[in-house]
Amino acid sequence: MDSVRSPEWPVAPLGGIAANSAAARYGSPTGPQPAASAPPPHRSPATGVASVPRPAPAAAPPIPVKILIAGGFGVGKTTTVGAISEIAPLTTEAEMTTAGIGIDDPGVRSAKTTTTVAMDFGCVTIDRSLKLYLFGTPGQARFGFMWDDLARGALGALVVVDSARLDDCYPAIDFFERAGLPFVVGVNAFDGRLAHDLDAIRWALAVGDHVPLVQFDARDRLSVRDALLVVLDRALERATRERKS
Ligand SMILES: Nc1nc2c(ncn2[C@@H]2O[C@H](COP(=O)(O)OP(=O)(O)O)[C@@H](O)[C@H]2O)c(=O)[nH]1
Ligand SMILES: [Mg+2]
Repeated sequence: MDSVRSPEWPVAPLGGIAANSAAARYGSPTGPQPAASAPPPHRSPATGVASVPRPAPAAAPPIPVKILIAGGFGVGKTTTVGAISEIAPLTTEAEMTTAGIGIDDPGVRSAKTTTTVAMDFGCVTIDRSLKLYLFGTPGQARFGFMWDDLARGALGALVVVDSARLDDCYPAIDFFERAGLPFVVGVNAFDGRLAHDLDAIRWALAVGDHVPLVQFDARDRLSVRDALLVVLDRALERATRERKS
């Protein structure tokens, strides 16, 4: 995969070994070079050498955090990644064919004509210290074999749910519960309407109170950002707990 650079990523000033070279710090000597055996020139504080401007220390790049966007087929995973990614999201959409009729059901409300056949990828810089890399999983159960690989190194997951087709997200919830990966259930309110209220959805999904359940709009950048921040909170909470024990 090509390396990805955020347009908002601050450009780091000259850093590394080059920045620390004598030439960079003191400038290139212009006069005759001393013989190799000659003693090094004495640095006098009065000469003002210390006032030679030094390059600013390189800004540390943001910490990369991998988050999975999972859930059933046609629930809004690709839409979620596309809504927030600051790069053109890498998607692997393919036209759905008649072979999928009766197998891949996006629900009656969906005008979906394509499907993700490998994964979605996008990224978003939260602040100078944190950058999220989003990996959208394929929704169909037959791609379940990819999930172990995609989950490697992930700190958390957003399980996207269509409230009208709750059972589609059972495999994703099972997977993250078994894997012990912190996850948040994000109920994508298609057109602002939920088929059930959040308490009923929590009950139907049988997720404990420790699993946050939020309503969001997969098409809205700020709404997706808020849902992702809840995932980060969960991941941080777990990391803190593990450090204490
Ligand atoms: N009206 C509405 N349509 C949505 C919403 N989220 C996704 N969609 C549409 O639902 C279909 C499936 O979304 P997609 O992101 O491809 O689902 P995925 O299979 O989970 O990746 C697409 O046609 C989207 O445009 C939403 O919040 N409201
Ligand atoms: Mg998709």
